[in-house]
Amino acid sequence: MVLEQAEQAPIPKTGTQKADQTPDQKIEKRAAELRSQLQKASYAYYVLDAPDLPDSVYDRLYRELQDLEEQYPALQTADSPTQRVGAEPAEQFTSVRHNIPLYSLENAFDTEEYLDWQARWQRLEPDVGEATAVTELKIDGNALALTYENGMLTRGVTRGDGVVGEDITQNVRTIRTIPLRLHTEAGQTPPPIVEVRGEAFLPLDVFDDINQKREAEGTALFANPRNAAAGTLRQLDAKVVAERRLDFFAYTVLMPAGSGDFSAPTDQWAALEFLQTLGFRVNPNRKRCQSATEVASYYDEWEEKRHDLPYLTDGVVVKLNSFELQDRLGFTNKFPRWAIALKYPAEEVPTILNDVTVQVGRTGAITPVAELNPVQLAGTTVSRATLHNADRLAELDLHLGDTVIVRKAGEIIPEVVRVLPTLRPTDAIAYQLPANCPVCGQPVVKPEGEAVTRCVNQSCRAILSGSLRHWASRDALDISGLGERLVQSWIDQSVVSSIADLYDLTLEDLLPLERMGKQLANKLLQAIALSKQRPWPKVLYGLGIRLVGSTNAQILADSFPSAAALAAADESAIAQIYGIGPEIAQSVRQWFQLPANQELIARLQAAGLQLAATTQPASQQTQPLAGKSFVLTGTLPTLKRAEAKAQIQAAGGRVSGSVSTKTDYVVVGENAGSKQAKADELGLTQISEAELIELLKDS
Ligand code: 3BD
Repeated sequence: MVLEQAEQAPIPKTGTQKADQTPDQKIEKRAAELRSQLQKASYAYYVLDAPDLPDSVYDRLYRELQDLEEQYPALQTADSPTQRVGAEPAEQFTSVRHNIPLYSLENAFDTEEYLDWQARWQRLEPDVGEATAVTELKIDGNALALTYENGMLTRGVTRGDGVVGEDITQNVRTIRTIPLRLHTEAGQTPPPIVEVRGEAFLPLDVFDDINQKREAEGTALFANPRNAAAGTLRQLDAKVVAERRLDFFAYTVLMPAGSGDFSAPTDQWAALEFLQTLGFRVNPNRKRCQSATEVASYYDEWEEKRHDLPYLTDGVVVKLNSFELQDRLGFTNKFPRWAIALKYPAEEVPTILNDVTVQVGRTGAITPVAELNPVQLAGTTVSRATLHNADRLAELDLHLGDTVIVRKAGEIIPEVVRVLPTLRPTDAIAYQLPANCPVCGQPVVKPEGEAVTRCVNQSCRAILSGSLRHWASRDALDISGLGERLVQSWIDQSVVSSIADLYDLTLEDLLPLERMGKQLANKLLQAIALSKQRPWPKVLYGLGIRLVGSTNAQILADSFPSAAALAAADESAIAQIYGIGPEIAQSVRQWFQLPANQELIARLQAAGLQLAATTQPASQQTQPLAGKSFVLTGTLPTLKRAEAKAQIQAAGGRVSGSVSTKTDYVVVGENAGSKQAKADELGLTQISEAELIELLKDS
């Protein structure tokens, strides 16, 4: 957490003039809110040891306040977090003053800012050109200062505010990668006094173990490995610390010039190697770079690769290698001029919630989506983030106008992780998920004990394509030829807007459609008509009620011989069936309760689908027309051609397109043409639709 203000103000990108205007009330209020939020965060971080803001969020809000204060100096108050160097350390440990203060690092957020920094130090040292720089991965841990007297570890101190830290020697001694005695050759006298600085951190697997344990115990989880490491370092019981397996990478060694048998290193690269010989763990992923281009490629190289490391890193620290050059450049009052942290894009940032919209997924799942003021997050502009579901929404207690924190982890969709209620505008309205589906207007349902709210209207446009495809699938209504692409194109062209619409389709509806010949249209109509013969369990399965797969549909159909019986059953009666649990019963109940679904059932009934079990199973039905061959000609008075064909086939008959001596019956409608003439010629039996229906009656 960088609490200090840069001596050298960042080069303004917008080119705005510093204006000593009086801020309006709105701006004054925002500054006051920011101050209090930042003070709270800083107190929680330093004093309570329970950070409540991610650093990246803190940094952003800090910058916002800094900018406001720069624009309106009148806003700068003595208690502003920009006016102090740090917060008080906690009281439990002894506070100690660092012999040499620990500086902060200036941040650069891209290579352009890095070049600005380079140009600045080069102006001070015009003869140097592109000096050699050492790049080190920036470990996301906690800085420590370790004192060795005559080779023995005598003191370990936290960074604190950089001037005063806490003596945590007992805890430091538990870190196995920190030598208790400096490694020196036999006979060598160790330097009388050495200070080693570096970063203590928790490896990711250890962090996961700790949090898993805490979850099992019901203790509050650590937000991230750095907080967990900080909490561990400030544990009063060193035994607990020992169990936590902290680790440490060293990066600075400070020793007086004449140090016995040792001469102090003269550059950073040598210092890192020296630290290694003294027995410290030094991060191996370091590089000597001869130019800004090389620094940039190291930075790029590690942007993705760092995610494969067993610990967290948040940037690259670049240090001019030569100590002589470092000495010449010296320090501002907070930063060395010879080093900079080149940070990777933040994965958590604050922004304002403007609105919440609702998306209906292909399965009917309702997802609230946050509409945000656009922000840069992990290298991309984010203006929308998922709020997941109603449960998460309730947890967040979102109000429109809230300042929220958005996070992006890896390739995952950004999400809103929390709200900063301190920054909530007065009179902000709490957001509530609508009670009706935004696509079809039907009431949404939220099964008990489930986080997801759903639209279960099978005719809702959001889920129609899924419902139709499921309806047509082999194990359901088995409508061959009605595949994904056709379903989608029929929906797109408003040919169908419900499963029931399939049964109203006529040749005239289909023929004008693209890539739809007469033959294909007839085939499809025939397949649709044929589906009316599918038995009740298949129809029930086809309805696509959540949790009612083909097995459950069969079980339900065995107990409830009709849709009417199932629709009338109460939830407990359904739940009592062997193999059907309360979740399934609830889902069935909720489905049948929806007016749109009741209408669907009514229409399917009217269209002639099997919404009740037939007395005899389909396989044992009589087939009065078995072995008989039919030809249909002309327009029949009531039956559509495809329907007539389906019914003949269901009764065991065959339907052929051409008249021959093998034809048993020619069904003749109005305006019959050449086929009737041929039938006359061959002396075949000709029947009307009414006579056909008579023949079919026995089935
Ligand atoms: C690392 C300063 C200098 C010696 C000042 C150049 C700010 C935390 O891996 N070098 C590193 C790392 C941190 C560093 C320096 N080299 N300072 C370095 C560092 N490889 N993380 N830091 N620090 C250490 C800090 N810590 C808490 C609050 C504010 N600043």
